[in-house]
Amino acid sequence: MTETLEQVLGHNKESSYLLFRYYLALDKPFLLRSELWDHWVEFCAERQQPCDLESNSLARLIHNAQEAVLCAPWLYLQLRPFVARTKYLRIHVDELQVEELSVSQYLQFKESVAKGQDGANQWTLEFDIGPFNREFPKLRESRSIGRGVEFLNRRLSSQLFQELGRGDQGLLQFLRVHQYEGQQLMINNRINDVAELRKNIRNAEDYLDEQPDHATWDAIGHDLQNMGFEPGWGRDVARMRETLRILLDLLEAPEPGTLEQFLSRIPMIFSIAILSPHGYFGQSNVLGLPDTGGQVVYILDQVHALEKEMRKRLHEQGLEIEPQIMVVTRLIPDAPQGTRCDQRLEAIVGTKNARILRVPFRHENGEVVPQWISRFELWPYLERYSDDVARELRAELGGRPDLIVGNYSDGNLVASMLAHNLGVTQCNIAHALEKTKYLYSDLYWKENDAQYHFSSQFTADLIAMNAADFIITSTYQEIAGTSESLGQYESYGAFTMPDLYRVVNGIDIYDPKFNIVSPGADSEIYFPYSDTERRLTGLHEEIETMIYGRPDENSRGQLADPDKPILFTMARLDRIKNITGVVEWYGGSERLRRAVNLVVVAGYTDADKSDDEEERAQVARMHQLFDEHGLDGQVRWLGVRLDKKMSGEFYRCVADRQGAFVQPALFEAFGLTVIEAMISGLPTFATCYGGPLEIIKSGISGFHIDPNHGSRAADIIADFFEKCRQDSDYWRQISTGAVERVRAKYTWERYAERMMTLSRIYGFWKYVTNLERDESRRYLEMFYGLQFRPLAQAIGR
Ligand code: UDP
Ligand code: LCN
Repeated sequence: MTETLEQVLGHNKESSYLLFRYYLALDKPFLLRSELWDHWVEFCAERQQPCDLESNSLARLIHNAQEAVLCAPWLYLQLRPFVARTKYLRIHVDELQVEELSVSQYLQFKESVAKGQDGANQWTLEFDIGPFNREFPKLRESRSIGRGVEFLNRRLSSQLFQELGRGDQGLLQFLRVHQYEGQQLMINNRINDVAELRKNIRNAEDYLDEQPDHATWDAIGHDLQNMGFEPGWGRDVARMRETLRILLDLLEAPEPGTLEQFLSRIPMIFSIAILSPHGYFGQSNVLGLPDTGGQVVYILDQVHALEKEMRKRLHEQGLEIEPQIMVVTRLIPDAPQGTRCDQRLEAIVGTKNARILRVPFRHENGEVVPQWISRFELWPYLERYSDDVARELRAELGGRPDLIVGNYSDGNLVASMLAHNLGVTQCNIAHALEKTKYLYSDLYWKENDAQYHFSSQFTADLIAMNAADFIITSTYQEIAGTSESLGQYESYGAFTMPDLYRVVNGIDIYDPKFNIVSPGADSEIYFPYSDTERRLTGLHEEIETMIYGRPDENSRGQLADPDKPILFTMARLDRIKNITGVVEWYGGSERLRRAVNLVVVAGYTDADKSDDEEERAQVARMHQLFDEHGLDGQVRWLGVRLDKKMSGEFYRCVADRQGAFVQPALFEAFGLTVIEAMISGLPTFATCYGGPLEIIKSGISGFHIDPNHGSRAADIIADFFEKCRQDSDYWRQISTGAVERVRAKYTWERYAERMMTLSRIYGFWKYVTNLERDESRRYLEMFYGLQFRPLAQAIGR
C-alpha cells in the first residue's frame, strides 16, 4: 500500500526536517523537478544515506514533486505522482504539518514569492473553463488520453441508443443537413421520422437486392429518391446496400464501431481551409528561413494526403466532386526572391485542386504591411486578418469551407475566429506550444514580454484550444507528458502570469477533443538508402561538393579526413534547436572527433544575411566555436537551405557512408527531421525532450541523448561508432530498426484516413451538442475582448 504524505513525513521525521531546511538554505524561490532530485542526492551523499526510490519513501515523495516554491517556513509542492494527475500542498517545515491546497492558493503563493512581497492579490482575474464543461463527458484514465474519438464514439452510440428509443429526431436531422452546391444528399423530406427511416431502408434494401451490383445512381437514383434517399450512399449498388445496412444496424443497436463506420461514409467534407499565417509559407526556397520549418513541410504533405483521401471517399460514395483545399497564409510583399510569398494564389504542385491563398497583414489604416514579421510579434494584425481571410476564402471557395484547420498559436486563433463566424468545425494543430520551451515563460512573463510577447501568445492559446472542436497532436507526450515531465497541453491546465491573470483550469487534457494522429515523412522524397533504384544519383556530385568542398561565402570548414563517417545535423538556426550545442560537444570530445566528421546544415554563415535576432546570435556563436576548438578541418558548416529532394538524397548519402544523424534540440515538439533521417536508414541520436522520446525506441531504432549533458551525449555517439567498428553488423541493425519504426508508426496514409474520420465524428458531435456550447463561447469571447485585444494592441506601441 502507498503511504500518505503524513505517514512519509512521520516515518522520516528527522530526514524530512533536515532535507526541507537544506532546500530552504539554497535560497532559491523555486526548485524544478530535476533540481529537487539532484539536491536530494547531494543531501543523502553528505549524510551517507541511501537515496534510491526502493528503500526510501521520502525519495519517492521528492521524485513525484514537479516543482517546489520555497519561503521559510513554508515549502509548497506541486506533486505529480502519475502522468496527468496533479495535486498541490504545503508543508510547514518546522512543524512538519501538511495541508492540501487548491490550485488557486498554490498559484497565489507562487505569485507572491515571484514578486518578492507578501500576499498576492486574491482578486486577480482567474481563468477557469471548468464550470462550462461540467456537463461534457471526460476520459478517466490517463492512458486513454489522446484517444478521444474512441471514447466519443462509445458515448455517442449509447446516447443515440437512449434517444432513438425515445423516438429522437437528432440523427434524422443530421442526415438531412448534407448538401453540395444546392444538391440535397443522403435523405430528403419524404422521410419524416425514425420509424419511417427504418421502413424505407428496408424497402430500399429489397429494391437494391433486385439490381445488379455495379449499377450506379444514374440508373436507379430516381426510384431511391421516391423512397426518400438522395446521392451519397455509394458509387454502386453494392456499396449503397452496405451503407444502408450499416445504418440499419446502427438504428437497431447503436454500437461504437458501427457509428464510426457510418459517419466515416457521410459526404460532409468537400473543402478545407488550413490556416498558417506566420513565417514564409511556400513550396520552394523557404525551408530553414526564420519561423519556416516543419510546419510548412507538414502542411504541404498533409494537403497531398488529405486531397487523396477526400477524393477517394467522395468517389466511393458515388459523388464525382473535386475536393478543394486552401492553405491560407500571409502575403509578404518584401519576401526574398524565389519564394513566391509575395503572390496571392499558388497552385500546390502534385495536387488537383489545392492552392495557397496569401492574404496580407494590414495596419489599422488599411495599409499593407510589407515586411516579414516574427511569429512572436504578429498578434496585433490577426483580428483584421481573419476578417480579410473570411472574405477572400468565401470568394475563392464559392462558399464557406466544411472544416477549418489551424496551425500553431496564430493559425489556431484565426481558425477559432473564422470557425465561430462561419459556423464550421474547427481542428487545432499546435506543432509546438512555446510555453514549455522557455523556462518560467509564464511566471516571469514581464521580463520577456518585450521580446517574445508570451502574454498575448498564451492568451491566444487558451482561447483557441478551448474553442476547438478537436485537437490533433503528433504524440502522447505533447498532451500529457511523461512520468517525469509535464505535457505541453498539460502545462496550460494551471499557471500564472502575475499581475495579469491566473489560470486555475485552462484546458482539461481528459477532454475527448484530444487525438493523437502522428504525421509521416513524404515517401516520395524520404526512403531508405538501400532502395537503389529510386536514388537521385544525378545529385551525388553536388552533394559530394557540398560535403567535401572548400569553404566559400556560404560554408565554413573543409573535412581533412574524408574517410571518416559523417555525423549529420540539419535545422533552423534557432537557439532551441541547439545546433551550436552539438558543435560544442563535438569540439570538446576527443573520442568523437577521432571517430567522425560533423556536417551541419543550418542558418547562414554570414550573420548579416539574417533578419532574425536569435539567428544572428547563433551564427556568431558558431564562428566562435570553430575558432575556440579549431574545428575547420573536422566540421563542415553549410549555411544553405536544402530543398526537399536534395535533403532526401543528402540523408541517404550520409547513410551510404555509414554515418548518423543527430538532433540535439533543447526541446523538440515532434521533429520531422528525426523521422526523415530514420526512414532514410540513418541511426539517429535525438533529444530526450519532446517528440523524439516517443518516436525512437532507444537502442533499437536510434538513441536518446540529453542536450543538458553534452559530454554524456558525445560519449553515447562515440560509443556507437566505436561499437560499429568492432561489430560490422551493428550499424545495419540500428539502421533497419529505424526504417521499421517509421514504417510502422509514421505514415501520411494513416494520418489522412484518421483525420477524415475524426472530422466527421466531431462534426456530428458539434451538431448534437451545439446549444450546450454557448456559455463557453461567450466566456471565451469576453476573455478575447478584455484580455487578448489590449495585450495585442499594445505590441509595437
Ligand atoms: N528542412 C529542409 N531543408 C533545410 C532545413 C530544414 O528541407 O535546409 C526541413 C526538414 O527536412 C524538415 C523541416 O524542414 O522537414 C524541419 O522540421 P522539424 O520538424 O524537424 O523542425 P521545425 O523546423 O519545424 O522546428
Ligand atoms: C514544429 C516543430 O517545432 C517540430 O517539432 C514539428 O515537427 C513541426 O512543427 C511539425 O509539426
